[in-house]
Amino acid sequence: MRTRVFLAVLTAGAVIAIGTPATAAPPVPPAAPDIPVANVQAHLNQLQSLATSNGGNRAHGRPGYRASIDYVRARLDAAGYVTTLQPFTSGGATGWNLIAEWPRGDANDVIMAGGHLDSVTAGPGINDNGSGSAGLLEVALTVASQDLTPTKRIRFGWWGAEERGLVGSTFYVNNLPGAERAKIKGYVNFDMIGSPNPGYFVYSSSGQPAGSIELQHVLEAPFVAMGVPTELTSVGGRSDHAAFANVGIPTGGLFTGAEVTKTSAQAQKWGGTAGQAFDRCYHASCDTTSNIDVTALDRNTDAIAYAIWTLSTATTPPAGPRFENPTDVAIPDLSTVESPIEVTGVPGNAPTTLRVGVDIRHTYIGDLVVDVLAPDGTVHNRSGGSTDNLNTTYSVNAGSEVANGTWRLRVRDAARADTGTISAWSLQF
Ligand code: DPN
Ligand code: ZN
Ligand code: CA
Repeated sequence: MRTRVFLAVLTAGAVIAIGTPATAAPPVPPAAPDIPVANVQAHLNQLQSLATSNGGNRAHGRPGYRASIDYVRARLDAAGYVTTLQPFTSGGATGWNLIAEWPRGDANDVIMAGGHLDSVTAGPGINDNGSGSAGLLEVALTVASQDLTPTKRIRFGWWGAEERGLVGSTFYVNNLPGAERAKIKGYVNFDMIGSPNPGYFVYSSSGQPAGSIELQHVLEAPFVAMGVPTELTSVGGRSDHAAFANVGIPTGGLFTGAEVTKTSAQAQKWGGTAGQAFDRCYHASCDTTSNIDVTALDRNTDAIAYAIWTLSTATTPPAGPRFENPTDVAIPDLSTVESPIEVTGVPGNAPTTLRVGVDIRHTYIGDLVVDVLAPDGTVHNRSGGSTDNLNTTYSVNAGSEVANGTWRLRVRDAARADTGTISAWSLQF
Protein backbone atom coordinates (compact mmCIF):
# COMPACT_ATOMS: atom_id res chain seq x y z
CA MET A 1 0.00 0.00 0.00
CA ARG A 2 1.59 3.26 -1.05
CA THR A 3 -1.36 5.54 -1.66
CA ARG A 4 -1.91 7.91 1.19
CA VAL A 5 -4.60 10.10 -0.37
CA PHE A 6 -8.07 9.27 0.91
CA LEU A 7 -10.73 9.03 -1.78
CA ALA A 8 -14.42 9.33 -1.35
CA VAL A 9 -16.40 7.67 -4.14
CA LEU A 10 -19.70 9.38 -4.80
CA THR A 11 -22.59 7.62 -6.47
CA ALA A 12 -22.61 10.31 -9.14
CA GLY A 13 -19.43 8.67 -10.37
CA ALA A 14 -17.18 11.57 -9.36
CA VAL A 15 -14.13 10.87 -7.24
CA ILE A 16 -12.94 13.62 -4.95
CA ALA A 17 -9.76 13.74 -2.92
CA ILE A 18 -10.22 15.00 0.61
CA GLY A 19 -7.20 16.78 2.03
CA THR A 20 -6.69 18.32 5.43
CA PRO A 21 -10.05 19.37 6.87
CA ALA A 22 -10.64 23.09 7.16
CA THR A 23 -11.94 22.79 10.71
CA ALA A 24 -9.86 22.00 13.82
CA ALA A 25 -8.47 18.51 13.38
CA PRO A 26 -6.86 16.06 15.77
CA PRO A 27 -3.07 15.74 15.61
CA VAL A 28 -2.12 13.75 12.56
CA PRO A 29 -0.53 10.42 13.51
CA PRO A 30 2.80 9.61 11.88
CA ALA A 31 2.23 7.85 8.57
CA ALA A 32 1.95 4.10 8.97
CA PRO A 33 4.66 2.12 7.22
CA ASP A 34 4.18 -0.05 4.16
CA ILE A 35 5.03 -3.55 5.41
CA PRO A 36 6.95 -5.66 2.85
CA VAL A 37 4.82 -8.76 2.32
CA ALA A 38 7.97 -10.85 1.68
CA ASN A 39 8.80 -10.47 5.38
CA VAL A 40 5.37 -11.79 6.32
CA GLN A 41 5.80 -14.71 3.90
CA ALA A 42 9.16 -15.50 5.51
CA HIS A 43 7.37 -15.97 8.85
CA LEU A 44 4.80 -18.19 7.14
CA ASN A 45 7.60 -20.32 5.67
CA GLN A 46 9.00 -20.73 9.18
CA LEU A 47 5.60 -21.78 10.57
CA GLN A 48 5.17 -24.21 7.68
CA SER A 49 8.52 -25.88 8.33
CA LEU A 50 7.80 -26.05 12.07
CA ALA A 51 4.58 -27.92 11.23
CA THR A 52 6.32 -30.18 8.73
CA SER A 53 9.01 -31.18 11.21
CA ASN A 54 6.46 -31.72 14.00
CA GLY A 55 3.91 -34.12 12.57
CA GLY A 56 2.27 -31.76 10.07
CA ASN A 57 0.40 -29.42 12.40
CA ARG A 58 0.79 -26.68 15.02
CA ALA A 59 -2.21 -27.68 17.14
CA HIS A 60 -2.77 -27.18 20.85
CA GLY A 61 -0.97 -29.85 22.88
CA ARG A 62 1.30 -30.81 19.98
CA PRO A 63 5.00 -29.98 19.62
CA GLY A 64 4.35 -27.80 16.54
CA TYR A 65 2.43 -25.33 18.72
CA ARG A 66 5.21 -24.97 21.25
CA ALA A 67 7.72 -24.53 18.39
CA SER A 68 5.53 -21.78 16.90
CA ILE A 69 5.35 -19.92 20.22
CA ASP A 70 9.11 -20.19 20.66
CA TYR A 71 9.75 -18.82 17.16
CA VAL A 72 7.49 -15.79 17.58
CA ARG A 73 8.72 -15.08 21.09
CA ALA A 74 12.41 -15.21 20.12
CA ARG A 75 11.88 -12.67 17.35
CA LEU A 76 10.01 -10.32 19.71
CA ASP A 77 12.56 -10.65 22.50
CA ALA A 78 15.37 -9.82 20.11
CA ALA A 79 13.48 -6.69 19.04
CA GLY A 80 13.08 -5.33 22.57
CA TYR A 81 9.59 -6.49 23.52
CA VAL A 82 8.63 -7.50 27.04
CA THR A 83 7.17 -10.95 26.48
CA THR A 84 5.21 -13.25 28.76
CA LEU A 85 4.08 -16.84 28.28
CA GLN A 86 0.78 -17.50 30.01
CA PRO A 87 0.17 -21.22 30.52
CA PHE A 88 -3.28 -22.79 30.72
CA THR A 89 -4.71 -26.29 30.49
CA SER A 90 -7.20 -27.56 27.94
CA GLY A 91 -8.14 -31.14 27.18
CA GLY A 92 -5.49 -32.36 29.59
CA ALA A 93 -2.66 -30.58 27.74
CA THR A 94 -0.81 -27.37 28.53
CA GLY A 95 -1.17 -24.46 26.12
CA TRP A 96 0.23 -20.96 26.17
CA ASN A 97 -0.72 -17.44 25.26
CA LEU A 98 2.15 -15.20 24.23
CA ILE A 99 1.78 -11.58 25.34
CA ALA A 100 4.22 -8.96 24.06
CA GLU A 101 4.26 -5.35 25.16
CA TRP A 102 6.16 -2.51 23.54
CA PRO A 103 7.53 -0.77 26.65
CA ARG A 104 6.59 2.79 25.75
CA GLY A 105 3.49 4.92 26.03
CA ASP A 106 1.00 5.19 28.87
CA ALA A 107 0.72 1.82 30.63
CA ASN A 108 -2.77 2.81 31.81
CA ASP A 109 -3.96 3.36 28.25
CA VAL A 110 -3.54 0.11 26.34
CA ILE A 111 -4.45 -0.82 22.79
CA MET A 112 -4.34 -4.53 22.00
CA ALA A 113 -4.00 -6.50 18.78
CA GLY A 114 -4.00 -10.26 18.49
CA GLY A 115 -4.78 -13.47 16.71
CA HIS A 116 -4.54 -17.20 17.36
CA LEU A 117 -1.33 -19.07 16.74
CA ASP A 118 -2.66 -22.63 17.01
CA SER A 119 -3.78 -24.68 14.02
CA VAL A 120 -6.27 -27.51 13.84
CA THR A 121 -4.74 -31.00 14.00
CA ALA A 122 -5.60 -31.67 10.34
CA GLY A 123 -2.89 -29.45 8.89
CA PRO A 124 -0.26 -26.72 9.28
CA GLY A 125 -2.79 -23.86 9.56
CA ILE A 126 -0.97 -21.37 7.36
CA ASN A 127 -3.94 -19.22 6.40
CA ASP A 128 -5.75 -20.21 9.63
CA ASN A 129 -4.04 -18.58 11.40
CA GLY A 130 -0.42 -18.39 10.41
CA SER A 131 -1.48 -15.41 8.30
CA GLY A 132 -2.75 -13.22 11.15
CA SER A 133 0.07 -14.41 13.41
CA ALA A 134 2.74 -13.56 10.84
CA GLY A 135 1.16 -10.20 9.94
CA LEU A 136 1.01 -9.23 13.61
CA LEU A 137 4.61 -10.36 14.14
CA GLU A 138 5.95 -8.33 11.24
CA VAL A 139 4.02 -5.23 12.32
CA ALA A 140 5.33 -5.67 15.87
CA LEU A 141 8.90 -5.95 14.56
CA THR A 142 8.35 -2.79 12.51
CA VAL A 143 7.11 -0.91 15.59
CA ALA A 144 10.48 -1.81 17.11
CA SER A 145 12.68 -1.11 14.09
CA GLN A 146 11.05 2.30 13.65
CA ASP A 147 11.39 2.94 17.36
CA LEU A 148 7.77 4.05 17.55
CA THR A 149 6.98 6.26 20.53
CA PRO A 150 3.21 5.98 20.86
CA THR A 151 1.01 7.78 23.36
CA LYS A 152 -0.73 4.51 24.19
CA ARG A 153 0.82 1.23 25.28
CA ILE A 154 0.78 -1.37 22.48
CA ARG A 155 0.19 -4.97 23.58
CA PHE A 156 0.11 -7.92 21.21
CA GLY A 157 -1.41 -11.32 21.95
CA TRP A 158 -0.87 -14.66 20.18
CA TRP A 159 -3.58 -16.93 21.54
CA GLY A 160 -3.46 -20.65 22.17
CA ALA A 161 -6.21 -23.24 21.68
CA GLU A 162 -8.55 -20.96 19.71
CA GLU A 163 -9.49 -23.99 17.66
CA ARG A 164 -10.68 -25.76 20.80
CA GLY A 165 -13.21 -23.01 21.52
CA LEU A 166 -11.40 -19.69 22.06
CA VAL A 167 -9.73 -21.21 25.11
CA GLY A 168 -6.55 -19.08 25.35
CA SER A 169 -8.08 -15.64 24.78
CA THR A 170 -10.95 -16.42 27.15
CA PHE A 171 -8.45 -17.54 29.79
CA TYR A 172 -6.48 -14.32 29.34
CA VAL A 173 -9.48 -12.00 29.66
CA ASN A 174 -11.05 -13.93 32.54
CA ASN A 175 -7.80 -13.74 34.48
CA LEU A 176 -7.38 -9.99 34.07
CA PRO A 177 -8.32 -8.08 37.23
CA GLY A 178 -11.02 -5.47 36.65
CA ALA A 179 -8.51 -2.62 36.89
CA GLU A 180 -6.40 -4.21 34.15
CA ARG A 181 -9.40 -4.77 31.88
CA ALA A 182 -10.32 -1.11 32.25
CA LYS A 183 -6.94 -0.05 30.84
CA ILE A 184 -7.59 -1.84 27.54
CA LYS A 185 -9.25 0.75 25.31
CA GLY A 186 -9.71 -1.53 22.35
CA TYR A 187 -8.83 -4.93 20.89
CA VAL A 188 -8.38 -5.69 17.18
CA ASN A 189 -8.29 -9.29 15.94
CA PHE A 190 -6.64 -10.80 12.87
CA ASP A 191 -7.71 -14.34 12.09
CA MET A 192 -7.34 -15.53 8.46
CA ILE A 193 -6.07 -12.59 6.42
CA GLY A 194 -4.63 -14.35 3.37
CA SER A 195 -7.46 -16.52 2.08
CA PRO A 196 -6.73 -17.86 -1.42
CA ASN A 197 -10.05 -16.63 -2.88
CA PRO A 198 -10.21 -13.56 -0.67
CA GLY A 199 -12.94 -11.25 0.49
CA TYR A 200 -12.20 -8.10 2.44
CA PHE A 201 -14.32 -8.24 5.57
CA VAL A 202 -14.33 -5.87 8.52
CA TYR A 203 -16.15 -6.70 11.74
CA SER A 204 -16.64 -4.62 14.84
CA SER A 205 -18.59 -4.69 18.06
CA SER A 206 -21.72 -2.61 17.67
CA GLY A 207 -23.01 -0.21 20.26
CA GLN A 208 -19.61 1.03 21.35
CA PRO A 209 -19.94 3.59 24.11
CA ALA A 210 -19.67 7.20 22.94
CA GLY A 211 -16.09 8.43 23.00
CA SER A 212 -14.62 4.95 22.65
CA ILE A 213 -12.09 4.32 19.95
CA GLU A 214 -13.63 4.08 16.53
CA LEU A 215 -12.19 0.72 15.62
CA GLN A 216 -14.38 0.07 12.62
CA HIS A 217 -13.33 3.29 10.93
CA VAL A 218 -9.67 2.66 11.68
CA LEU A 219 -9.92 -0.79 10.08
CA GLU A 220 -11.79 0.47 7.01
CA ALA A 221 -9.72 3.58 6.31
CA PRO A 222 -6.60 1.86 4.92
CA PHE A 223 -8.75 -0.07 2.43
CA VAL A 224 -10.41 3.17 1.34
CA ALA A 225 -6.90 4.53 0.72
CA MET A 226 -5.97 1.40 -1.25
CA GLY A 227 -9.17 1.60 -3.30
CA VAL A 228 -10.31 -1.82 -2.09
CA PRO A 229 -14.00 -2.13 -1.15
CA THR A 230 -14.72 -3.79 2.18
CA GLU A 231 -17.84 -5.46 3.53
CA LEU A 232 -18.91 -4.96 7.08
CA THR A 233 -19.82 -8.37 8.40
CA SER A 234 -20.79 -10.01 11.64
CA VAL A 235 -18.69 -12.98 12.68
CA GLY A 236 -20.35 -13.30 16.06
CA GLY A 237 -18.26 -15.25 18.52
CA ARG A 238 -16.18 -17.10 15.94
CA SER A 239 -12.80 -15.73 16.99
CA ASP A 240 -10.76 -14.32 19.86
CA HIS A 241 -12.26 -10.82 19.94
CA ALA A 242 -15.32 -12.43 21.56
CA ALA A 243 -13.77 -12.69 25.02
CA PHE A 244 -12.93 -8.98 24.96
CA ALA A 245 -16.33 -7.95 23.59
CA ASN A 246 -18.01 -10.00 26.33
CA VAL A 247 -16.48 -7.79 29.02
CA GLY A 248 -17.35 -4.55 27.22
CA ILE A 249 -14.04 -3.79 25.52
CA PRO A 250 -14.53 -2.30 22.02
CA THR A 251 -13.40 -4.85 19.42
CA GLY A 252 -12.92 -5.11 15.68
CA GLY A 253 -11.12 -7.24 13.17
CA LEU A 254 -10.22 -8.13 9.62
CA PHE A 255 -11.02 -11.39 7.85
CA THR A 256 -10.64 -12.66 4.27
CA GLY A 257 -13.17 -15.49 4.53
CA ALA A 258 -13.27 -19.18 5.41
CA GLU A 259 -15.70 -21.94 4.35
CA VAL A 260 -18.42 -19.66 2.95
CA THR A 261 -18.83 -19.39 -0.84
CA LYS A 262 -17.94 -16.18 -2.69
CA THR A 263 -20.96 -14.74 -4.51
CA SER A 264 -20.79 -13.41 -8.06
CA ALA A 265 -21.27 -9.85 -6.74
CA GLN A 266 -18.28 -10.36 -4.47
CA ALA A 267 -16.18 -11.83 -7.29
CA GLN A 268 -17.03 -8.79 -9.38
CA LYS A 269 -15.75 -6.32 -6.84
CA TRP A 270 -12.83 -8.35 -5.45
CA GLY A 271 -11.86 -10.71 -8.26
CA GLY A 272 -11.40 -14.41 -7.59
CA THR A 273 -13.85 -17.22 -8.22
CA ALA A 274 -17.58 -17.02 -7.60
CA GLY A 275 -19.24 -20.17 -6.34
CA GLN A 276 -16.07 -21.27 -4.57
CA ALA A 277 -15.21 -20.98 -0.88
CA PHE A 278 -13.05 -18.07 0.26
CA ASP A 279 -10.75 -20.77 1.63
CA ARG A 280 -11.22 -24.24 0.13
CA CYS A 281 -8.51 -25.57 2.46
CA TYR A 282 -10.17 -24.28 5.63
CA HIS A 283 -9.28 -26.67 8.48
CA ALA A 284 -7.75 -29.10 5.99
CA SER A 285 -4.30 -30.56 5.37
CA CYS A 286 -3.91 -28.35 2.27
CA ASP A 287 -3.81 -25.16 4.39
CA THR A 288 -0.13 -24.77 3.50
CA THR A 289 1.97 -21.86 2.18
CA SER A 290 0.32 -22.57 -1.21
CA ASN A 291 -3.02 -21.63 0.38
CA ILE A 292 -2.28 -17.90 0.59
CA ASP A 293 -3.29 -15.01 -1.63
CA VAL A 294 -0.24 -12.77 -1.35
CA THR A 295 -2.12 -9.60 -2.33
CA ALA A 296 -4.70 -10.12 0.41
CA LEU A 297 -1.94 -10.86 2.92
CA ASP A 298 -0.10 -7.71 1.84
CA ARG A 299 -3.12 -5.42 2.04
CA ASN A 300 -4.27 -6.77 5.39
CA THR A 301 -0.83 -6.52 6.93
CA ASP A 302 -0.60 -2.90 5.81
CA ALA A 303 -4.02 -2.40 7.38
CA ILE A 304 -2.77 -3.89 10.68
CA ALA A 305 0.10 -1.41 10.60
CA TYR A 306 -2.29 1.46 9.89
CA ALA A 307 -4.53 0.40 12.77
CA ILE A 308 -1.65 0.05 15.24
CA TRP A 309 -0.09 3.36 14.27
CA THR A 310 -3.38 5.21 14.32
CA LEU A 311 -4.79 3.70 17.51
CA SER A 312 -1.58 4.04 19.51
CA THR A 313 -0.51 7.50 18.42
CA ALA A 314 -3.67 9.51 17.81
CA THR A 315 -5.35 11.43 20.55
CA THR A 316 -9.14 11.32 20.61
CA PRO A 317 -10.68 14.52 19.24
CA PRO A 318 -13.32 16.10 21.44
CA ALA A 319 -16.75 14.92 20.35
CA GLY A 320 -18.83 17.48 18.48
CA PRO A 321 -22.61 17.85 18.63
CA ARG A 322 -24.90 14.92 17.81
CA PHE A 323 -28.25 15.08 16.02
CA GLU A 324 -30.82 12.31 15.80
CA ASN A 325 -34.11 11.64 14.09
CA PRO A 326 -35.91 8.91 16.06
CA THR A 327 -39.10 8.98 13.96
CA ASP A 328 -40.03 5.69 12.26
CA VAL A 329 -40.19 5.84 8.48
CA ALA A 330 -41.70 2.84 6.71
CA ILE A 331 -39.79 1.37 3.74
CA PRO A 332 -42.45 -0.11 1.44
CA ASP A 333 -41.38 -2.70 -1.13
CA LEU A 334 -39.51 -1.20 -4.12
CA SER A 335 -39.71 2.34 -2.77
CA THR A 336 -37.35 5.20 -1.96
CA VAL A 337 -37.89 7.02 1.35
CA GLU A 338 -36.06 9.79 3.19
CA SER A 339 -35.66 10.88 6.78
CA PRO A 340 -34.35 14.41 7.49
CA ILE A 341 -32.05 15.80 10.18
CA GLU A 342 -31.85 19.56 10.62
CA VAL A 343 -28.35 20.63 11.67
CA THR A 344 -27.89 24.08 13.21
CA GLY A 345 -25.18 25.85 15.15
CA VAL A 346 -22.22 23.92 13.74
CA PRO A 347 -19.68 26.36 12.27
CA GLY A 348 -17.82 25.57 9.06
CA ASN A 349 -17.64 22.22 7.36
CA ALA A 350 -18.55 18.75 8.57
CA PRO A 351 -15.63 16.53 9.65
CA THR A 352 -13.82 14.13 7.32
CA THR A 353 -15.09 11.46 9.69
CA LEU A 354 -18.74 12.38 10.09
CA ARG A 355 -20.21 9.46 12.04
CA VAL A 356 -23.51 8.23 10.64
CA GLY A 357 -25.57 5.97 12.88
CA VAL A 358 -28.36 4.00 11.24
CA ASP A 359 -30.89 1.66 12.75
CA ILE A 360 -32.88 0.09 9.94
CA ARG A 361 -35.10 -2.92 10.55
CA HIS A 362 -35.57 -4.89 7.37
CA THR A 363 -36.24 -8.52 6.53
CA TYR A 364 -33.46 -8.54 3.91
CA ILE A 365 -30.90 -5.74 4.08
CA GLY A 366 -29.37 -6.83 0.76
CA ASP A 367 -32.37 -5.11 -0.88
CA LEU A 368 -31.28 -1.71 0.35
CA VAL A 369 -29.17 1.14 -0.97
CA VAL A 370 -28.47 3.61 1.82
CA ASP A 371 -27.27 7.14 1.06
CA VAL A 372 -26.62 10.19 3.19
CA LEU A 373 -27.41 13.42 1.39
CA ALA A 374 -25.57 16.56 2.47
CA PRO A 375 -27.54 19.83 2.65
CA ASP A 376 -26.46 20.72 -0.91
CA GLY A 377 -27.65 17.33 -2.19
CA THR A 378 -24.23 15.63 -2.48
CA VAL A 379 -24.74 11.89 -2.09
CA HIS A 380 -22.57 9.76 0.21
CA ASN A 381 -23.27 6.12 -0.48
CA ARG A 382 -23.12 3.00 1.56
CA SER A 383 -24.48 -0.35 0.44
CA GLY A 384 -26.19 -2.78 2.77
CA GLY A 385 -24.49 -5.42 4.86
CA SER A 386 -24.93 -9.14 4.89
CA THR A 387 -27.40 -9.36 7.75
CA ASP A 388 -31.10 -8.65 8.06
CA ASN A 389 -31.18 -5.51 10.14
CA LEU A 390 -28.71 -2.68 9.63
CA ASN A 391 -27.84 -1.28 13.03
CA THR A 392 -24.46 0.29 12.72
CA THR A 393 -22.35 3.42 12.76
CA TYR A 394 -19.97 4.28 9.94
CA SER A 395 -17.84 7.20 8.81
CA VAL A 396 -18.51 9.45 5.86
CA ASN A 397 -15.85 11.75 4.39
CA ALA A 398 -17.90 14.93 4.66
CA GLY A 399 -15.04 17.43 4.96
CA SER A 400 -16.17 19.30 1.85
CA GLU A 401 -19.76 19.70 3.08
CA VAL A 402 -21.11 22.72 4.95
CA ALA A 403 -22.42 21.35 8.25
CA ASN A 404 -25.55 23.43 8.77
CA GLY A 405 -28.72 22.61 6.84
CA THR A 406 -30.97 19.65 6.21
CA TRP A 407 -29.22 16.31 5.89
CA ARG A 408 -31.19 13.33 4.62
CA LEU A 409 -30.94 9.59 4.98
CA ARG A 410 -32.23 8.12 1.74
CA VAL A 411 -33.11 4.45 1.67
CA ARG A 412 -34.02 2.68 -1.53
CA ASP A 413 -35.50 -0.80 -1.46
CA ALA A 414 -34.30 -2.22 -4.76
CA ALA A 415 -35.64 -5.76 -4.70
CA ARG A 416 -39.05 -7.37 -4.41
CA ALA A 417 -40.60 -9.05 -1.37
CA ASP A 418 -38.79 -7.79 1.73
CA THR A 419 -39.66 -4.52 3.50
CA GLY A 420 -38.72 -2.60 6.60
CA THR A 421 -38.50 0.60 8.63
CA ILE A 422 -35.95 3.31 9.34
CA SER A 423 -36.13 3.12 13.11
CA ALA A 424 -33.74 6.00 13.81
CA TRP A 425 -30.60 7.62 12.46
CA SER A 426 -28.06 10.09 13.74
CA LEU A 427 -25.16 12.36 12.80
CA GLN A 428 -22.20 12.80 15.15
CA PHE A 429 -20.04 15.82 14.25
N1 DPN B 1 -11.94 -18.47 13.99
C1 DPN B 1 -11.57 -19.00 12.70
C2 DPN B 1 -11.02 -20.38 12.86
O1 DPN B 1 -10.00 -20.42 13.48
O2 DPN B 1 -11.53 -21.39 12.40
C3 DPN B 1 -12.51 -18.78 11.60
C4 DPN B 1 -13.06 -17.40 11.54
C5 DPN B 1 -12.24 -16.28 11.63
C6 DPN B 1 -14.40 -17.23 11.39
C7 DPN B 1 -12.78 -15.00 11.63
C8 DPN B 1 -14.95 -15.95 11.36
C9 DPN B 1 -14.12 -14.86 11.48
ZN1 ZN C 1 -9.70 -22.31 12.38
CA1 CA D 1 -37.81 -5.46 -1.03
